[in-house]
Amino acid sequence: MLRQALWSGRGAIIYQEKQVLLPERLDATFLTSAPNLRRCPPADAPEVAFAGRSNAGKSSVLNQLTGNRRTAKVSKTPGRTQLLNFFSVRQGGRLVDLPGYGYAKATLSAQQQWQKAVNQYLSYRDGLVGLVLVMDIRHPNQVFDQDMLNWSRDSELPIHILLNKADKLGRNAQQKVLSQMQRQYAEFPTASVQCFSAAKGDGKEQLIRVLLPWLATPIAAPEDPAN
Ligand SMILES: Nc1nc2c(ncn2[C@@H]2O[C@H](COP(=O)(O)OP(=O)(O)OP(=O)(O)O)[C@@H](O)[C@H]2O)c(=O)[nH]1
Ligand SMILES: [Mg+2]
Repeated sequence: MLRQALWSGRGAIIYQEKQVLLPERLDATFLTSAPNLRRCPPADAPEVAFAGRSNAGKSSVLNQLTGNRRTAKVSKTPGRTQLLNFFSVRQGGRLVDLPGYGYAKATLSAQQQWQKAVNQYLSYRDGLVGLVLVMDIRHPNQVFDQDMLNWSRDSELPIHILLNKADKLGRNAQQKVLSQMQRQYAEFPTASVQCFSAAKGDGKEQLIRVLLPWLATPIAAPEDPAN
């Protein structure tokens, strides 16, 4: 697969949309955890990864999607997710919960290790078909988020922005942030954006509508190491 290394180079990935019936939740079970790209499971299924700053709510979004509070580990303390966690979706494909960026309290070497693992996964993982970029709606579009959006545009990797924790703002304030983000990323052909609340489930149907076609993306079979 051609995809540029994160923050450099050029490449492309193609995905197809299919008409599918909409389930109320994604039935997902834990598959495995990996500390780095090398230890990831075989890249034999399409994967959608959840990226974003630490504490933005990536793991909580996953739990809301699966309707199971225990699918992914959530914590009030940032830095809860320290490995790449893979979940198999019964409807097809996988969801991947990534460690968050910018968790200041972790030791520098631990942070560098996770971030290297995440960067390598995003840059080189065969089967990665789309990204969900989770932001806290009260602190959207931080430098890290902008870097991810620019990278996904240059890589032609579809990216769906979730303005999470929408329950923390009133309707008007939510709409204001949503419009600002839509305006800002209107020129990005592979980006879309919505409000979401992992706490309340608001926006779940819209998210499932985005994810199902991604999870049904045909991917090339991994190369046989014997050849
Ligand atoms: N009010 C509210 N709180 C939320 C929402 N989503 C997540 N939280 C809370 O935010 C905190 C962090 O959630 P996590 O899901 O662990 O965040 P994460 O992005 O996975 O964090 P890392 O694993 O550190 O990268 C927890 O206390 C959650 O309960 C939401 O939609 N609304
Ligand atoms: Mg997490």
